[in-house]
Amino acid sequence: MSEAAENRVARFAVVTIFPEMFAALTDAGISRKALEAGLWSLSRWNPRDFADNPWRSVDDRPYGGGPGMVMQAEPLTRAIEAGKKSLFSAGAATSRVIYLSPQGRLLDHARVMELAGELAAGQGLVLLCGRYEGVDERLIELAVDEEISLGDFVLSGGELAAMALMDALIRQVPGALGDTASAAEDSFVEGLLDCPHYTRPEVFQGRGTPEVLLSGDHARIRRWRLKMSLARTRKRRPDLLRKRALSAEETQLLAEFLAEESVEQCGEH
Ligand code: 9D3
Repeated sequence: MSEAAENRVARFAVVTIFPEMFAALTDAGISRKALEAGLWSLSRWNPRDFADNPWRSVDDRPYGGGPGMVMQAEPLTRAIEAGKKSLFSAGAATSRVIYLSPQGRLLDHARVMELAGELAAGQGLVLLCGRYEGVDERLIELAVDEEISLGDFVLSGGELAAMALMDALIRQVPGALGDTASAAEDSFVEGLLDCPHYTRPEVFQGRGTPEVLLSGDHARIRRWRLKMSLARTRKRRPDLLRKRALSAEETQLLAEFLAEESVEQCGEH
């Protein structure tokens, strides 16, 4: 197999005391299909398997006191090294260690696209999932390249964050979305919230479907959807609009909407 073809796949190694959680990705949906198609690979490394005590414990009390436990550097280091080796065995050219952590940089679409590019170029990812209060700082200094957070809310550990990141990356592997133009359509309204969607029945609990969507006039439908996207984004995520330049058409559609101020139509409650 050629180098380029080989490197279109995404290679992951996760370090976690709950490896079974990753069945959410391997056993369902788009990610399962993509795994079956050989578009990504995953190896799971349990720090408990690298513990040097009969109880397989990998945490201890924090120096300085305080609540909770801290994950120890030694078993994590060994698990990360095993994860790296597995990535190289799977054909990775390089590797990068990402620690999912509340102290990390906020994940966004731009970072997902950068990481997707690096994965496609053969850089395998080791995803380190913390539990308890976190991991020994020296492990972060010595073995972690980057810390990533999903947002300012508290999860019980890094696993769900790692899976969210993996899901976002797997979607970007060419072929992972199957047939349709979902990815291309995404970029058409990139930086805007999605428009409202409707499907059968035409009337549900007395609420109809916007007539434009039943009109068959595709140019009008496209403009309506773009208008709704703009209106919603302005209402719900004005920060996104400030980051994004509007085309002449978009400016006009948003002005039309504001003139109409048909609040219900953009899905306000
Ligand atoms: C309640 C515990 N907190 C003490 C002040 C600190 C804390 C430690 C460990 C909070 C969360 C966690 C576990 N979280 C993650 O591992 C995590 C996470 C998150 O909680 N929110 C958003 N993104 C991420 S990425 C990893």
